[in-house]
Amino acid sequence: MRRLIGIVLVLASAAAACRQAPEPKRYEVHGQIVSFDAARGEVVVDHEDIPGFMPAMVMPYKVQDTALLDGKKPGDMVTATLVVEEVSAYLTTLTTTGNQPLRSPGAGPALTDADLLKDGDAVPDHALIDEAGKPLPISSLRGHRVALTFIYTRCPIQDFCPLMDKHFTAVQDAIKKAPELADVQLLSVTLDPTFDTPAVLAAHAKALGADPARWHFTTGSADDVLGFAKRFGVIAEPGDASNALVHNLRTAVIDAEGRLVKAYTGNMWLPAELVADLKATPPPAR
Ligand SMILES: [Cu+2]
Repeated sequence: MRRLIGIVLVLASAAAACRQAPEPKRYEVHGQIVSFDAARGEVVVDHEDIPGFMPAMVMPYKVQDTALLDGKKPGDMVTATLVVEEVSAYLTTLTTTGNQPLRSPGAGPALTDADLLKDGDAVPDHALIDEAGKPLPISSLRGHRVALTFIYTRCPIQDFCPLMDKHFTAVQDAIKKAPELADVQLLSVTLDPTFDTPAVLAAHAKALGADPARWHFTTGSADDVLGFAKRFGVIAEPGDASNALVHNLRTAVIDAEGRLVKAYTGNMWLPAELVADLKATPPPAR
């Protein structure tokens, strides 16, 4: 995984230099359909290890063609081809091989279409608490464009939470230099609220050089935090001893009226793209 990102970054710079599209990488994926959203062209797959790319997890994927979702049902066992390009990843084949009851139905944090926010939807409030221990519901950030991501501080997978932290540090630097983005607020929500107390988040924020006026870290009850995360398609489940949580990633842009503008799936986005999305989002009305 780490090696893949290295390759992707090298290819990205090569592409910038000679304007030639890098070769996409292809992976075979085996798993089960948890849910899907044909309108968004997205399918949530509970998949096995993807050797060389990603550990087993529940993760939403874009499909290249929504026709791939025709006739599919939650519970379908599938074999898929995942194509990973410079900044996007999507499935090009999705073949049903059987159907089985979903793992721990009703017990785990299963994701349904109804949970997922769509672009333009108002982002609902959950009781989030910031690194100073003060309530910071998302509605308190109205009047600001917001970039939001999900992390946990003891995440051992360098290309997951630590990469999100690194990218948000780069975004913070970029918005400091862009007067037209002065209203922007960054928000990192923990997926590990029991461990990530406000004090732990405050230390983490300081270590990253987060400006408390601009970049907030929030925790809360497991219900509130994971309930909020689920609306963006983020699922976090207890992992093994080496990894406290198995989770996926989402990074979102929210407009000054509190509506979802856009959500990135996974870790294949770049800080410059997020900055461009923030610039394309209307600034708050005066
Ligand atoms: Cu992580």
